[in-house]
Amino acid sequence: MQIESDIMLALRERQFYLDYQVQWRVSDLSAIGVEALIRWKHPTKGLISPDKFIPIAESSWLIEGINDWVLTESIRQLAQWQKQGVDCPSMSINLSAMRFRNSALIEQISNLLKRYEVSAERLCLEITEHTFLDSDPSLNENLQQLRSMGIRISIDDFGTGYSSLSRLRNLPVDEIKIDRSFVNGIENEGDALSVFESMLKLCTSLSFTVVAEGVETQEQLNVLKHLNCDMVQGFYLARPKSPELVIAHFETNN
Ligand code: G
Ligand code: G
Ligand code: MN
Ligand code: NA
Repeated sequence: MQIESDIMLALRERQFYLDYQVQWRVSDLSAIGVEALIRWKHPTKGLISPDKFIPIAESSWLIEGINDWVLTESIRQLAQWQKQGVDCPSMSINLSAMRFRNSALIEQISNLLKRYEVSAERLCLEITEHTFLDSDPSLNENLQQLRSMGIRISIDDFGTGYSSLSRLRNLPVDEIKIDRSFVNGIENEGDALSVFESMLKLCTSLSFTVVAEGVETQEQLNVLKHLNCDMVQGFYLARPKSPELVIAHFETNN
């Protein structure tokens, strides 16, 4: 297929880049990290959304090349910020679920952290909920090992998959990102609010850090503050931005 050979070429010719979206602590609205989001600037087709090419890449070995590139580039960026004196406490990286099934990921990440002199505590790996479905012992083992290194694990798009509640209790993860479809409408004091509130309560009672995704208005933010949600991310506070622009939100010490 055309797009597959295009992805191969894109990796070789450096057509991918990362934008970064700030994650905020709700209580004082301080910037506490970023999520790295891949972008593809195609030479003739212009910007292509990851929604379009990630699923295609995931159906072949091409996703491995993309994962490798995203991991290296995001950790390299953390190191560069460190050198510039920019304190970005956390970098969240989206990785395909199958990557977590192979223990090679652990060595790959520890090598990158060593090479770039970045501390594991700054990394958070996001895994989407629907790809988390089948309980695979090697997946759980690998997640545990990553956590023992100090890396945090986050469940992305939570609520859109089929995690059973009992499963949730035993997940080796630190953080849950409630999908933006559940944030939509919480300002209207209807069912949307009740559903969101129950999800938040459940996650909090299981001691997960909770991130509300896709916050687009001040009214939604007010509700999340009232509910004591831990963290937020969304266009209302900041869109994904280039590394040069995003650092304005973080403290610089030099
Ligand atoms: O940034 P945007 O909202 O366009 O992202 C669309 C989708 O692509 C989201 O589901 C997001 O998780 C996914 N995505 C963005 N960046 C990456 C990445 O670096 N790796 C993977 N596997 N998925 C990504
Ligand atoms: O699946 P994941 O959570 O990784 O998807 C991240 C995607 O969500 C990014 O492509 C980003 O552009 C998008 N996004 C981030 N904030 C908002 C928002 O407030 N509203 C909408 N509609 N999309 C958002
Ligand atoms: Mn994500
Ligand atoms: Na998400």
